[in-house]
Amino acid sequence: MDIDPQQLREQAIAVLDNNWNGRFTKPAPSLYPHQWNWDAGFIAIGNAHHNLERAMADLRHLFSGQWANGMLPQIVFGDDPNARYFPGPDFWQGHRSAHAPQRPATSGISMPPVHGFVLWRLYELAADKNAARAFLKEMYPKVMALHRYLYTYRDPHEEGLVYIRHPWEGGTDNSPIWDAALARMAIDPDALPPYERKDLQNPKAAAHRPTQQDYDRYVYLVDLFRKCDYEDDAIFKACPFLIQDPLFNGVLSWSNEALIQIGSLLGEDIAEPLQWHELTIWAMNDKLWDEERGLYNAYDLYHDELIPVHTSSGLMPLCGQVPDQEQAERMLQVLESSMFGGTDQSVWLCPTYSLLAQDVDYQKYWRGPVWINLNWLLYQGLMRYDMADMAQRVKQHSLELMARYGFYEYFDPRADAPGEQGCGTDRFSWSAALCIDWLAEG
Ligand code: 2M8
Repeated sequence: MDIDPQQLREQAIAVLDNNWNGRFTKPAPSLYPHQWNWDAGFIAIGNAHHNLERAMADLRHLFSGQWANGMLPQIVFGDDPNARYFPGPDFWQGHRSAHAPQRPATSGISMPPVHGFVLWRLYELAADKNAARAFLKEMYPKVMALHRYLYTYRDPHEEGLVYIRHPWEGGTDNSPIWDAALARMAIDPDALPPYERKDLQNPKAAAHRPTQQDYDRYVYLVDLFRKCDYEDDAIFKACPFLIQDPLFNGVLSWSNEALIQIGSLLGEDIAEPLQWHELTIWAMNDKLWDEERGLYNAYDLYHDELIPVHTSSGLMPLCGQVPDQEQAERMLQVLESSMFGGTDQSVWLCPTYSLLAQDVDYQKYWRGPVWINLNWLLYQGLMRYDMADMAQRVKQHSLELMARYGFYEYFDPRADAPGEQGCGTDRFSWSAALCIDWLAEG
């Protein structure tokens, strides 16, 4: 299909403009009416091409919700009275924490730390390097505080691997990676605080959203965190969901690297990020790398066992240049295999879950569909290893999906799928933003 880059770019910019509410960019017009953590990072990369001020404003707004202990929340709530989202600030009860800011209201968990590499990208793209440098100077201590929080409170064995304590922290909400840990959580649904989902009101997304059993567990965990007043040590002792995720730690590695670059540029002492960087890369290769399967596993710290499922999260450490060249070549083979369909004409790259898995679901959220942000991370990773052919394939598929079907939240990976290929909400900000970034490369 011939893509009209100029037209696609204009459409993408219109999506971002439409989702900008004057203070931050929403991930989508109605399904996600507040500001989300890693969304803000991807959105800033898109805006940086034509509106650096907006990119900076979004990140400033996000970090206005940073907690005093460095934790950067998954959601920073806006104050639109018509916003319909569960769980809102009343459910999170962030005020129970001694660390949460008075305002804005926030959730009490975090998300993959993309901000380091996002900042570096903003600097690279900026025409006015002085303004961009000043912004780096403003943001560097905040991102350092976030990473310090992660290494202090989320790496209990000081091994260089950070754990997440809720599927929402991973960003891949209902990924098969979490299934076993969630299934083993014995919860009494009658003892849960009452709640009403709002996500099911979106008719197109409802069929693909996480199940009620999933939501019961999401809510159980939030309730547990509230009861612990969001104290990290107490949560670590009580929480049955503690997972070291390769996507989260791969992104962390890339951002560590960016902090080294930013710190060097600003003349800071970079000993701390250097140490994080080396340790995390070493630990990922030592503990999470799976030579036989050719990708990185997640590790369940609570049950003390590897989680060997074939999701594309296991390929994401490429973006942080975690594997060496030989490992990366193994990963490429996996991507090319029928698992992810890399050379198959009937597959849109890259499915989030192995197409050979018994329970792959082509339209169910993070259990099979193509997501543009993961494609973008994969593309960046492949480029770092000079795997330009496959990288271009991932890029081309992503652009074509968006040109054909619109800026959807996720896409059915089967090129010959019956019905609609664009899934979830339309006019999804990070799809539009990363499209702009790709188009700028030509
Ligand atoms: C999705 O997650 C939120 C909870 O954080 C939800 O389902 O309500 C995920 O796709 C997540 O990665 C994303 O950041 C968020 C907003 O786009 O939506």
